[in-house]
Amino acid sequence: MIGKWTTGAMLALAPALAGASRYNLQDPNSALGQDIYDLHHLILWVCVVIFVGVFGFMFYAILKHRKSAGHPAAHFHENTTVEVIWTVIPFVILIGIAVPATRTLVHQRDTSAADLTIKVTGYQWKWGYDYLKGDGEGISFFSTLATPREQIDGTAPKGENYLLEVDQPVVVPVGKKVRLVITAADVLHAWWVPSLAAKQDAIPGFVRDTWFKAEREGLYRGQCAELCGKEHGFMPIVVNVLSAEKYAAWVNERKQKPAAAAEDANKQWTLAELSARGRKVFAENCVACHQGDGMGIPGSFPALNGSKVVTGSKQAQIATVLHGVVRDGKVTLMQPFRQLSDVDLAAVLTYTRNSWNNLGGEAVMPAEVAAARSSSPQALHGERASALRIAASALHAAAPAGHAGAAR
Ligand code: HEC
Ligand SMILES: [Cu+2]
Repeated sequence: MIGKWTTGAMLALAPALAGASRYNLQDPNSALGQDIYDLHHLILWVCVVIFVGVFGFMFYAILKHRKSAGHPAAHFHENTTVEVIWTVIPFVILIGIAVPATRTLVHQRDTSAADLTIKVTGYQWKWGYDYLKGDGEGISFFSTLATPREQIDGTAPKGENYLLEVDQPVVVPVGKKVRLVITAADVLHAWWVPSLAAKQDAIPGFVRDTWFKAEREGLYRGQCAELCGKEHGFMPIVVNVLSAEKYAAWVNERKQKPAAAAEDANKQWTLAELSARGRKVFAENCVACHQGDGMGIPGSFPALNGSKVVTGSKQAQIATVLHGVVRDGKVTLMQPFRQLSDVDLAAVLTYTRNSWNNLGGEAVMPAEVAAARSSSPQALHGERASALRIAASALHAAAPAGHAGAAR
């Protein structure tokens, strides 16, 4: 009903609005999105009518009763009729707005009976997705910005989806209710995809939820909507809505990934191969902080070019990137990169070890990363800084596997 009303009003104003459509809200891709869209337009038109009415009357009264036109001033005080009217009319308007608004809000909060539950975690500066329940349960990955650095630096022309493209979109089936449970690992973020009408703050230590049910297939884009630091504008969200069959195929393909990774790990890699692959891993995961020239940003992010950790013992370098750097019991911005495969980690370590002025000529093999991974405790949180941890894990690496966790 509201939809028809707004559509009618929009049609009447079509010529004027044609040029304005790019300033309109995005086309909704869910029933809830349509409700929110209609609610917005309903209230906008209510505001327009009030605005025109009040200002029209005011200007009319000012012009008509101005002194220069010879109008004598009136001398009345208190007029009960007028007071009742200007109390009752706004009251009716507010109730008229509150009814559809409350209905939409209740609908929006109803996350029950979902077909699929995905946990969303905000990180500085990427999104993590874990499929908790429903088809695809167990799938888990990170989604990072895919816009090439050259476009950001201005040395290449900007693409169509500049800063709105990721390496791995969230994939969901069309027409299914998807519940998102949202949290953050470091600071506040917010998961926001306008066309799906889903927007929720991601708060460290809390879990909040929201939901959407996409009605059409396609790619839907959004962004982090809570200022979260230097790369806040560089952690977009892309949702890929697929048909039921295509979604099933995707789930299947994802489930086969570990097999492919194992194959990769058994391959004999040369330094050149690892380094070439590492360049890509670096561009996707490290460049935002350590910069393409490896010089970092003085005062914030250390240079890897010439770094003692990068050019020193392999164990220490592996430990730094595998576990992140802990200071005063807190993980610094140098977070663990445990989510990268052994091959990707070996590649990026080899690349940084053999780039810029780092000319060690030594490769880090996937097997070495695998050994460090399996021999080190899952999470290291302690009072000491990374040096201690690195030393410990170097020791662990030297000890026979299985004894590593023996320290109590
Ligand atoms: C979000 C920013 C950020 C990202 C992304 C990042 N780092 Fe770091 N990195 C840091 C910070 C900050 C430190 C310094 C930590 C400390 O010592 O307090 C650091 C330290 C390091 C060090 C130790 C350098 C030294 O000389 O102490 C290495 C090695 C390193 N990072 C490698 C990597 C690699 C490889 C990647 C990509 C897989 C990566 N980093 C991604 C922020 C980042
Ligand atoms: Cu963010």
